[in-house]
Amino acid sequence: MSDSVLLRERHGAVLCLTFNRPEKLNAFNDAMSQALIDALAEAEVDRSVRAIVLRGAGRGYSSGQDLEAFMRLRSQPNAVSVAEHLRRSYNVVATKVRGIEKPVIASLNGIAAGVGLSIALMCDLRIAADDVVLTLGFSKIGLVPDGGASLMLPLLAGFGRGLELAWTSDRIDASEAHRLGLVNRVVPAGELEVATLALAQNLAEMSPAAIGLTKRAFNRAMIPHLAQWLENEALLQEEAASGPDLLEGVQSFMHKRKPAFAAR
Ligand code: LHQ
Repeated sequence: MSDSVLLRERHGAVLCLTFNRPEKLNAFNDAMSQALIDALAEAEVDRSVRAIVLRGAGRGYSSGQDLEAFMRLRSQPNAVSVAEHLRRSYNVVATKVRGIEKPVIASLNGIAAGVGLSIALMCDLRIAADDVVLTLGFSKIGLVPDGGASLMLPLLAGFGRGLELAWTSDRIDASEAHRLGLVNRVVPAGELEVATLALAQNLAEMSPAAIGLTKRAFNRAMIPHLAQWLENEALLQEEAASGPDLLEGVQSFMHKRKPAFAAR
């Protein structure tokens, strides 16, 4: 699988994985999800990697699923279901990010949307540039949050605020994201790379056993049913995508107009 959509860079014990489709704001196509899955799998067993950073090339972190690519695939006769698409891509990413017993840090610049934001929320820590904008975006295209967002949003921001963000897809800025607990730290945009590496390097120098077992403890305490939850999201997304709203939502996005959803 080509790695050009995902750049790998080592800074000592820190592995930086950079989403690299900047012309699409690093929207995920199948090649990028698979490259991420492969890179995480390798990093998990590579003892020399002691912290992992996920970040985006260009003016954003990620805009989520590549909607054009998704609709193209969906129109093919042998297209997999939406649930199967999630099982093969984002659910594997989410499971890996939580399962790797090393720090996984999302370094957020510009924009994080859709499942790009979900993956960031799945990470252990998030550090954001002060000009970042976060938006879930799913509701605008008739979908439900996936990639683990329906679990991590209420966990990080609380039930009411999480549900509000999921329903409205409001764009929130860095200080609001920080206030809500969605990001750990906010730094000036020009310092994001240096600050992210400093945080990752600091964690990489700590006891790998203490770091890894602490992550296991937090996973067991707060998200013991991750696999079941991700499958639940896949089934709900399948149901959401079976109606007319996904098509209307995506078309409205592509034509840069407001969606007009019919009564259910
Ligand atoms: C894009 C995208 C994109 C393609 C920007 N795709 N081109 C799960 C299961 C099943 C189905 C689908 O998905 C999922 C998981 C998901 O992630 S669903 C949610 C998918 N993501 C979204 O709905 C977000 C869509 N994008 C946006 O709302 C905006 O582009 C954001 C808020 C990310 C950024 O807004 P702006 O800064 O104003 O940039 P822009 O909209 O002008 O985008 C720049 C270009 O990137 C533009 O292309 P163009 O040729 O006009 O320059 C966009 O069409 C393209 N792009 N996101 N997800």
